[in-house]
Amino acid sequence: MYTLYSMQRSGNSYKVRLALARLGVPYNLVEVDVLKGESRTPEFLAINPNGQVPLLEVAPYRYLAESMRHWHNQRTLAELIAKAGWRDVEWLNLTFGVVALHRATKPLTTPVPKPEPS
Ligand SMILES: N[C@@H](CCC(=O)N[C@@H](CS)C(=O)NCC(=O)O)C(=O)O
Repeated sequence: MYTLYSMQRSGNSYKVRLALARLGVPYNLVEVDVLKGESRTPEFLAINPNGQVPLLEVAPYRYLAESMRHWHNQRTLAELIAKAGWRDVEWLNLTFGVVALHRATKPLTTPVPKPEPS
């Protein structure tokens, strides 16, 4: 299960909580109070040298540390998804486009076996 390091009052953390909620993705929540310096402890800096929240642990010792700075805009991301072989790419803007969820379908590449005649 994912673990989200987040601060309740952080807008960047809110975007990630909103996206996870809309996707129905369960996660553990770790509250990090950046105003008390909790994102600048040696333990936190070891997992996110930026010393910021949100931080999403997606697998043991694998973290996503940016909620938006390095991401493409919606249209460019949709084009990249389509280039990767997905069809019917569309997106839903949340919070006036600050958060967006993309959805697409991918055809099966291996034929579905026909059922054995009985
Ligand atoms: N580029 C980051 C920015 C994250 C960010 O600015 N987080 C703030 C809280 S909203 C923070 O952790 N500030 C504490 C600090 O910089 O020490 C993102 O988009 O997620």
